[in-house]
Amino acid sequence: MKIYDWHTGPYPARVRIALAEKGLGSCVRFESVDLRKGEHKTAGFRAKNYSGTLPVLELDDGTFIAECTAITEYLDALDGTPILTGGTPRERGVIHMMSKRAELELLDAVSVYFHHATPGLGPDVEIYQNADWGLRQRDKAISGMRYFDGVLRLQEFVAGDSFSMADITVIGGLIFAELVKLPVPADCNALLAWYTRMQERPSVRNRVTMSNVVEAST
Ligand code: GTS
Repeated sequence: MKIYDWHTGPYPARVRIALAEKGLGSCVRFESVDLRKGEHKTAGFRAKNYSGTLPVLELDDGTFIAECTAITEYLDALDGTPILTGGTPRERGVIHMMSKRAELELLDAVSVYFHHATPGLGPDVEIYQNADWGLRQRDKAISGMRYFDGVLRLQEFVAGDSFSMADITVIGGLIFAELVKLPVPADCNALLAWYTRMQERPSVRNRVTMSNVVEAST
């Protein structure tokens, strides 16, 4: 398997964390796509992923799977023992709902803020910006942080009592928020305590160096 990624990117981080949680790190090669040079917007890359985003998983049979949720589903199902996307219909439903909510209310909102209300990836890549829209999405992301703080006051993990893809999506949101210097409000104690715990997980702690190890050995 090959993954097109950007080693410090918040969305690629989601797949790197999933790979490590599944013990699949040594099964993939990483190919770096330079976002700041706009390599993800070329016709060649769009033939792999029409949306022109990272990460993209390429299977050995040439199939391309884009979208972190879809990639995580694939990786989690490979060994027949899903640990990230739920085992029962109820678990699967709740995990998908919370992961999508983490995209809508936090991660994607931070991303829109970055691309519209900051220099983003630079003038050559950010050909349309709407600062007002970006600032609204920044406020939405802060509200999302407060929402997940409320969730984590009541339960240990984002989708219930065990670690799942939904936690990974919120982690992606907070990684992106850190990159764009959008701090979690100081009174979000439960979210901050959960994030400290999450950063202690080896899959989260070692996510950036993971590719270096793999690249060096392939
Ligand atoms: N919905 C997609 C997913 O879940 O995979 C979003 C992917 C996405 O936005 N990826 C970022 C990207 O390609 C990568 S990173 O910013 O996290 O490094 N951004 C570039 C762009 O121009 O949108």
